[in-house]
Amino acid sequence: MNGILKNSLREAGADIVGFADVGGILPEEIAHLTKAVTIGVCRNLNENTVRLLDDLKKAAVRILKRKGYKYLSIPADSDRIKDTFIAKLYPLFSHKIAATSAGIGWIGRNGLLINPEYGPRLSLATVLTDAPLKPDSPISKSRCGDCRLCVEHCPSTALTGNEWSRNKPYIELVRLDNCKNHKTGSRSLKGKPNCGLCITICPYGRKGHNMKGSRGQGTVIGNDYGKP
Ligand code: B12
Ligand code: SF4
Ligand code: SF4
Repeated sequence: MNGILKNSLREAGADIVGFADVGGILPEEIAHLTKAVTIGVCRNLNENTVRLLDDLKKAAVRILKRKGYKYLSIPADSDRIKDTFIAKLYPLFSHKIAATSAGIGWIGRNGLLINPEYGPRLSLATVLTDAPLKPDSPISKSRCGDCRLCVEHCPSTALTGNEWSRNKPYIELVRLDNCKNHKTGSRSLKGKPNCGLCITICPYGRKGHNMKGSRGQGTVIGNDYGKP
């Protein structure tokens, strides 16, 4: 089952696919679905990306449905879909919980999922299911090392500089009001504010940048971040 899902989603345009055991960590409304399929694409989160992630979720759902498993497909940007069941769930469900649990990355000082290869440049969607998927191993600790670039350069001093770990998953990383208030209408996406400097500055996944030569750790390769 893992192989079928992974191959189909990669062929359909996913840059990364992971499987998580989310038993016991989801709110009771959705706790009967104990596995998660995390889908990541290395693209800015714009309308085309949301469409691509929607298509990828549909591809995963088709496979799960055919085999008779239950599923709940969580949109990339569920807070834009007002007055739906999914929109009510979005404050309860974080794509980042599924992604760290699937071993795709850790939560960086910028509050975002950091993948060793793509850095914070992955946009995420998730399909929850009761299918007996074999989970990948979770990532438990930050690998930011002593890097603090995002903290130092955030224009709204939104980043506290704290370090995430699975033991302290909700430690304050982002002062959300600072971040929200900073963003201007001219940079907004469908009424939603936008900035993203904490993505572009991160050495992980930055084109031609090697974290070994900076204040962090790990090897970084190029990517197609910024594709329309
Ligand atoms: C509301 C929202 C915002 C709000 C609030 C941000 C926030 N951090 O909550 C605002 C408007 C400020 C915002 C800004 C941005 N956002 Co936003 N946002 C969301 C949204 C819709 C919901 C987030 C939420 O409230 N989750 C619920 C709470 C409970 O979880 P959380 O705090 O997000 O995450 C914590 C848990 O996951 C926990 N955790 C991690 N692993 C584990 C494991 C276990 C076992 C447990 C218990 C917990 C745990 O640690 C996390 C950090 O504390 C998500 C999409 C989604 N549905 O997830 C996108 C999302 C988080 N945003 C995203 C992006 C890209 C951005 C921006 C870069 C947009 C921009 N260009 O400006 C900025 C970055 C700001 C920042 N540095 O965080 C991406 C992040 C991708 C990534 N690689 O991480 C997401 C996932 C959208 C997507 N589909 O890709 N965003
Ligand atoms: S999106 Fe901009 S304002 Fe918000 S945390 Fe990142 S760098 Fe700071
Ligand atoms: S810029 Fe540095 S501190 Fe911030 S998330 Fe990336 S590696 Fe971590």
